[in-house]
Amino acid sequence: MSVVGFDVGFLNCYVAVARAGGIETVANEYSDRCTPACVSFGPRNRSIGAAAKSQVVTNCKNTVQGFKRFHGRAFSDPYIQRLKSSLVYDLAQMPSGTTGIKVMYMEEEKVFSIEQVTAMLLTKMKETAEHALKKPVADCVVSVPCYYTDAERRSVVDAAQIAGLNCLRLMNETTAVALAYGIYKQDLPAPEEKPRIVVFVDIGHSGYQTSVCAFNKGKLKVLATACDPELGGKDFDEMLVRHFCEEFGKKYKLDVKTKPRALVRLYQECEKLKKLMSANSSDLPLNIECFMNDIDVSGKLNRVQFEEMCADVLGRVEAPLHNLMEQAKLKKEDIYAVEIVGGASRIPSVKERISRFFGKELSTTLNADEAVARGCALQCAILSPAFKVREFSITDAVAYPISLKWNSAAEEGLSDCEVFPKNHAAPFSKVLTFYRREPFSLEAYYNDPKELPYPDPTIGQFVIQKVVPQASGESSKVKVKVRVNIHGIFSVSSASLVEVQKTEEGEEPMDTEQQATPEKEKEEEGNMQTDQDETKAQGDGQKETEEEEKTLPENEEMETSTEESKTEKKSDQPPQAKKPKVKTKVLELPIENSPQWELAVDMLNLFVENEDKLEKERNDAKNYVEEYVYDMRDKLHGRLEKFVSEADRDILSLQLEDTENWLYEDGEDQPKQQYIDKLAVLKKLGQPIQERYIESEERPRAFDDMGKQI
Ligand code: ATP
Ligand code: K
Ligand code: MG
Repeated sequence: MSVVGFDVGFLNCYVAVARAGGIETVANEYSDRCTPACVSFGPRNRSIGAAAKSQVVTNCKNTVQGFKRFHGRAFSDPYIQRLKSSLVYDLAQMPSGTTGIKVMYMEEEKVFSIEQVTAMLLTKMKETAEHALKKPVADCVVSVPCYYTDAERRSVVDAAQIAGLNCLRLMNETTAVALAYGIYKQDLPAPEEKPRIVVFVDIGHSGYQTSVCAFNKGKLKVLATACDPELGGKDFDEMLVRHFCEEFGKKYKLDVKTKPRALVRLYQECEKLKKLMSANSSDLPLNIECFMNDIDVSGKLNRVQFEEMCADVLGRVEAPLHNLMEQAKLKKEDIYAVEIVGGASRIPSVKERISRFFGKELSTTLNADEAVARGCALQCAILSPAFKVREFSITDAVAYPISLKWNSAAEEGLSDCEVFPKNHAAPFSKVLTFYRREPFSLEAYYNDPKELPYPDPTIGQFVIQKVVPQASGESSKVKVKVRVNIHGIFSVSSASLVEVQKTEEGEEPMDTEQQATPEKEKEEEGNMQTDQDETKAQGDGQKETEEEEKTLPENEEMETSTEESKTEKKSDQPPQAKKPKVKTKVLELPIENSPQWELAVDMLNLFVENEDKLEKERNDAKNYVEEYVYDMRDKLHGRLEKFVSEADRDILSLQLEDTENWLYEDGEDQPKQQYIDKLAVLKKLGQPIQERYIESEERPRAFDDMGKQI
């Protein structure tokens, strides 16, 4: 059991673990708690994180960053096509139609799926966690933006699987922040009191997310979320880059856009300048030596000018806040605090606008960079049976309204029904009842395309198989359970057919069969929240009933679980006369599930088998050589000294030194066999020395043992 939270940012990633009774953000091998979301492919190896970022300029075409936005996207998506032209690396279409990344790797052109690339990054983060915990890591919670759709979420779950992780939950970034805020608060209102309402704002490099949550002792409920997936630090960088491209064009007659390498450097320098500007309102310089065509360039800028050129970007800060308050039907006075996190929340004019909107000082009680990872680790601790943590229930909200449509015999055409309205509690299950004689299919889709970041609102197709009429020839009652699961992913989780069997006395059957669901769900999720949800979905929720009745067609085709509970209530009435006994049998039905952009299972396995295993073996082989060099060097002048002639020692010493140098130069990235061969050469000299030492160590001990025997 490991308790780990991963914040997979667009630019910056963080790893938090539960250790020594607390949650800790842990550092990578460079003693840095931030790992850049960057993967670089070279002629002999690939590097990930900081090592990859250092190649952004030198190997720009094969160094991949900003790939978080490719998850769950068709290659043909106009959004991807637009991005493609602005990237220094290349994109390609995967056989499934999704987006892949085209690079030169090991001197071959390769196309990696976005899931593979994110898996590489996750593998690195997994290693960081393993190093900190000193044990293998599998169980974890991974963050995603709260505006991620089904396809994006499924893609991240696949990536985690490729990395050999067991993702217990995909957690919305703002919800992770809310958990990190709430779980330690001792003064939250009691469960029956009016909740404390807190707004959370996360502005990262790519996206702007806001949520409003209600807190009571031991629980949090997300009331609403509102986002601008295209507003973040990168948009400010973009404005600066545009400005300096223009300025350098005039001043030095340089067309920066034609040189990817120069452009990448300019982006780096502009990001630095932007950060400096947050703390400094005076003129600040931007200098780049040998920028293009051997020309050094320089410019300067101050905060007022910066804010002027970013006016349009800044103008987009308020809209999601309006939207949020409107959805939650809250007034500004209802808000107890506004907590901000994310790197770009440090930009003074961004802060000002948010603060002005709410008419209140912003709170920065959380670590702006680490809160997401910490929240994920906390959630992992809550989900882990091996870890004791304060009881805290988390109810998240559905980001986009989800509908089902199906062919309706009664209505002669397509029927549809909104099953999860926006901001509906999640995770959550509902049971729908259909009357059918044959297999039928349901299509799940997002019913508000305006809100959606893609052109295609389809979630997936679900065929309920093996449906047959009753023995009497009538339609069968088919119960279909639909669910937004713990990852925020929609599914048709089960279907069953109620077979009414002939009663012994040959009486007319009556419809009084049992609910066929909750037990199994409990096992599946092991989550208290879900159990509560179940009761609500199937029983007492009066509000639910009203909502459902409005959207459902008034025909025999379909009812909801809530209607069904009414039927049950009717039969609960005191028996007037002896009712005939009815026997029913519930048959589980198979469901054929074809979600949008599914990664084939064998593809998943292939990726796990090949990519990460090979890379790990290569790294291990290199590490053995490195370890041997350091170990032998010490020992040659230590306990092995007596067992080697001076001449041999000098030869081996020299070999060790050469190997060490080689490791830092050509040997930095070689195929696995090269390391194995190197080690063999060293051992040829080293092994006999070690053997002589072991022999001498064992001899006296053997005598001792014999002595005892006598
Ligand atoms: P996302 O949340 O969109 O996936 P991320 O989590 O990788 O992205 P963060 O690490 O929260 O993003 O923020 C990175 C952004 O914050 C970058 O654009 C960075 O330049 C910006 N940033 C960091 N510090 C400052 C600062 N002091 N002033 C201005 N901007 C800053
Ligand atoms: K981050
Ligand atoms: Mg972030």
